[in-house]
Amino acid sequence: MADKTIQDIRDALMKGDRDGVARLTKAAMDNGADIREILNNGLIAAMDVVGGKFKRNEVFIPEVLISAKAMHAGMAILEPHFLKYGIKHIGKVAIGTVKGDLHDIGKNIVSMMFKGACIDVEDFGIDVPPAKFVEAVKKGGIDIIAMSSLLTTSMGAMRDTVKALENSGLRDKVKIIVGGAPVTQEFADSIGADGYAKDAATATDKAKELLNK
Ligand code: B1M
Repeated sequence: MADKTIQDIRDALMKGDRDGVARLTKAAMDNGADIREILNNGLIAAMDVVGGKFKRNEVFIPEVLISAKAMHAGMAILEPHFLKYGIKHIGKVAIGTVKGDLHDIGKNIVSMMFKGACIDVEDFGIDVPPAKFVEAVKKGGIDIIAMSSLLTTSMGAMRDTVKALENSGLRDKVKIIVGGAPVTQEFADSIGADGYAKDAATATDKAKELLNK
């Protein structure tokens, strides 16, 4: 019975059925299913499948976005119970689209996929100046800075952010991942980022790798 419910949650998430995921997740909790089972074998497993399909070009951005929203709905039901069941976030990411850039669709997908992988996310939104990232690292608790850029003209703000962290003596306190359509591995290397990802699924894998998870 529990296995069937978990399978139903996976199917609903892969179909992007937000209400279905919320309803089934709640039903599974009400029926006493193990929260880790719902999370790992239900929501995360299904999102991994969607991420894999996206990498292989079997599904596209709209499907990923819809599934990510369904994932969100399931996570919202589970989240209040996390502490009680001893489920911890595997790390914390501060994410934002860099200064001068207002594109946020891709960044939001990355953000949602991070959350789906049990990574705590502080989302600074768009047009984020280097100082905002520096301030967050200074405050503490941030493992990874994740920067998105969609404009060739805003990519320089990624370099400025890395420099600002270096100048504040904080560079070794945090890992940095960059991405977005014009960004490349070569660019990431040239500014001294720790990682580059071409899409949201790869960004999630990269973040987990940098967190040693
Ligand atoms: Co703009 N825009 N836009 N735009 N826009 C592009 C990016 C552009 C390629 C269009 C074109 O000319 N063909 C071009 C950039 C050219 C360049 O510099 N290389 C462009 C331009 C020039 C502009 C303006 C300057 C236009 C103008 O005003 N003259 C202006 C700039 C405003 C500003 O930012 N200061 C502008 C404005 C806008 C809108 C506001 C109208 C709107 C944005 C709405 C929004 O985001 N809320 C918009 C849109 C929608 C686009 C296009 C059409 C679509 C972008 C998008 O959302 N793609 C885009 C053309 C195109 O791509 N076809 C274009 C879908 C999204 C899911 O993909 O963001 O690439 P993407 O994210 C992917 C990956 O890149 C990656 O994962 C995501 C999911 O897999 N990824 C990461 C993203 N961030 C990551 C971070 C990571 C890792 C992976 O680690 C941290």
